[in-house]
Amino acid sequence: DRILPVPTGIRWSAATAAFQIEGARRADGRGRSIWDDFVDTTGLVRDGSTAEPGPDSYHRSGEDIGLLQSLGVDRYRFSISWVRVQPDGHGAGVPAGVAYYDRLVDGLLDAGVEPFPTLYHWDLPSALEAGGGWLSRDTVDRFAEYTEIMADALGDRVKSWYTINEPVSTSLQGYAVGELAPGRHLLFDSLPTVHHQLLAHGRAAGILRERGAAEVGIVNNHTWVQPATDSEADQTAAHLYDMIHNQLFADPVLTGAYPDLTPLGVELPVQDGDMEIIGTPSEFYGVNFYNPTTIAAAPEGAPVPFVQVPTPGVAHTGFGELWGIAPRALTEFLTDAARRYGDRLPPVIIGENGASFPEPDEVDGPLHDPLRIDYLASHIGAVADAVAHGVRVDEYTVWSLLDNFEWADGFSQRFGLVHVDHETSARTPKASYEWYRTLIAESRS
Ligand code: GCO
Repeated sequence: DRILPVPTGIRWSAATAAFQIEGARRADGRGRSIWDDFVDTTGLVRDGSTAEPGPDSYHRSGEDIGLLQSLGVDRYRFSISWVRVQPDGHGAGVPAGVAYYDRLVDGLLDAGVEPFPTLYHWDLPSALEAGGGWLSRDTVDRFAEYTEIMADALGDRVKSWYTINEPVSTSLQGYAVGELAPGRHLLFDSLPTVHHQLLAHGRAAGILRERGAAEVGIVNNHTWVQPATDSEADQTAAHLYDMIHNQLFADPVLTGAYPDLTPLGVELPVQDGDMEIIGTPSEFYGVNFYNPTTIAAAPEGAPVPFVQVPTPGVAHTGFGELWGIAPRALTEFLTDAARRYGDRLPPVIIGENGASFPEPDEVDGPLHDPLRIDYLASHIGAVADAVAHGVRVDEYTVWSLLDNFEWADGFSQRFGLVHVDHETSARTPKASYEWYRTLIAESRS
């Protein structure tokens, strides 16, 4: 019997990101990114780890491909490290860096898994950050050049691309409050980074389509926002948060216009023609979803007007009490988006969904991870509900194929279907891997 109601005809995928799995930070002329600077600064990563060795996929991509093949996924979402290709963010591509992705793509195709790369998953070249990073419009031109190199290198075999991963995280956690690289604390002065990342998405999408790509899209992190109480102050704060986290990134891409930013007193550096580039329709809309968000008004005089509080009445993942488990929130988010954007919403791809729970660093056999299975099953069920309500969802992606380097949380959070010993890089599939494999096989039978 079936494990759960599965949306019919959906594609299945699993995801990783370059800095989180590749290791080998000095191999073959790789340059430095803002994440190298972040992990090399004492005190910024919770467990002091530096993303090495970790899964070491730069040397073990063959093992990853084998795991993907037995899992039976339709596609693999991985990201390309900009600094392996352009160590300083400009100029001709480094042959060895490009060759790594070339081999990965060939290996995936040979294994019957479609490569679905992300061009940018947070690892900006440090040399570009020195010139202002995403605060600077010049970074958009640099990203366009990097996109051309990758389109020329892989475009004969890769037809589907994600441009930019979660610009909201880069802008708000990276430039506004400094939890992620580049670790700046600019609060609302960070917002030009929103426009420049979205413009970079639009420019890259145009370049890829001109060079024969079949589908190109951004992948945004979304959450479903509710006020902590029905007080007017909490409701106002929740609306503002919803605007900054969700609409600020979705509206320009899906409608060609930013939401009204007057409440923030901020103006974005929009130039003539930018909104047409950003608002050019995409073949899909990427949605990463992890948890709901409950917002209360911040106390008088706080630097930002809202605070995130635990969502009442729900369990949470091993990532802490703000990572509440509420699959309904995913259904609500998707049905709200379909209502808000109507025909402007292309087919949705769930680009990431998954959970971390406390798990041992070393294992001597398949780890029993029923909490992850429950999390994934209930969220796939939530997607099925949204589909039943008329939302078109074409693909579901588990974050992550492998336990990996969880940014400022280092190796302390394990999201993988496959356990990784971060000292030896040994891979051991968990029970959830077997569960997902069965689900995929059954959904096709
Ligand atoms: C992203 C995500 C991933 C994280 C995952 C768990 O930006 O795509 O941050 O890289 O590892 O979301 O936090």
